[in-house]
Amino acid sequence: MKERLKEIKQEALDRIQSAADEQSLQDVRVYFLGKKGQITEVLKGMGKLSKEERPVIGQLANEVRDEITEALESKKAKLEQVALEQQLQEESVDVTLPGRPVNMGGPHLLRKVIRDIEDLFTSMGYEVAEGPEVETDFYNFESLNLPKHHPARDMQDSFFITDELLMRTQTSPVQARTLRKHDGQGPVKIICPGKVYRRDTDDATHSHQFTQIEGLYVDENIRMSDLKGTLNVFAKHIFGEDRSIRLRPSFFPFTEPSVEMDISCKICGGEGCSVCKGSGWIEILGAGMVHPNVLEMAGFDSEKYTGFAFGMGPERIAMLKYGVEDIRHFYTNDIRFLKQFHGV
Ligand code: 2NL
Repeated sequence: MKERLKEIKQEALDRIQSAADEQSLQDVRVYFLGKKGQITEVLKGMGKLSKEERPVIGQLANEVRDEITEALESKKAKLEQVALEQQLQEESVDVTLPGRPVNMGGPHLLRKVIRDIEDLFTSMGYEVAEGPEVETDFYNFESLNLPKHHPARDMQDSFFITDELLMRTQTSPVQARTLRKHDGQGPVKIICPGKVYRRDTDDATHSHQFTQIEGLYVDENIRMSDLKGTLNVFAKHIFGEDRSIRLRPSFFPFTEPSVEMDISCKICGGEGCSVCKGSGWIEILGAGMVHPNVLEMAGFDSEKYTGFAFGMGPERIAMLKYGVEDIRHFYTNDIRFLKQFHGV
């Protein structure tokens, strides 16, 4: 029986050694240590042994059982360790892989142009003023020297909401409101960017909704030369130091005298080309000396105060500067268009 127990032990240790997974270990345990296992089989024959032999064999059987149990335990721990390492290997994350790209947005071209213009004028001491897009007839027209039935109202076909309320057709009402708040005390030095609305049929150069930036500087002794100097700085800052400006006489109801400002054409250098329509000059904005009626209606003494004002369309500025051929590109939000101007 001693021999048999030694054989059992050796066979069990060999099979434990070569077991490849937990299931085979379990099979080994049942085969050797189970109720009908090899050790039990041996112990069944104990009855035939002598009194002296019995405890010796019993002790040996216990030792063999303990050794097998211990071998099973340590092999099980080893298998678990291997399984864990394999799992860690399979599920490992490569933290050095590049991340998924994030779609970065950027300011809209129109926004950028407006901001550039704002930055220039605030650097010259102007403040940015804003006001309502739904305006009264008084601020949009009358306070700007455009009484009811004035023929110049026809230039700005409007979206009326009631007889007295409309979508503003220009940002000038913001300037009229700001003037009024100053109670006849200068200086007033502001620029007014914002959306304006006109009843128009949309095409490559017209939109029923677009943006404007107007500027206003009212104080004692403000002269036409101040206007010209300011516009010259503006034109060179936005379009390049190599550009020159010219002023042509024009008409606006709210300014007298009124001018239109052109910049020299960069494409042809003044020779005449398709962009400047052969003239060598490109129209950029309208301006003038604030009409005394506008100053008086806003509570300013037009004998003491004078001022200049100007107005421009950022869409037009952006189209000329960046070669955009259709105003509708600003509003159709085609990402292929918008992306071209990221980082300009
Ligand atoms: C243009 C011309 C202009 C003004 C806007 C203005 C405002 C006040 C008083 C006097 Cl409160 N003038 N604004 C003056 C001249 C021209 O805009 O062609 N804009 C796109």
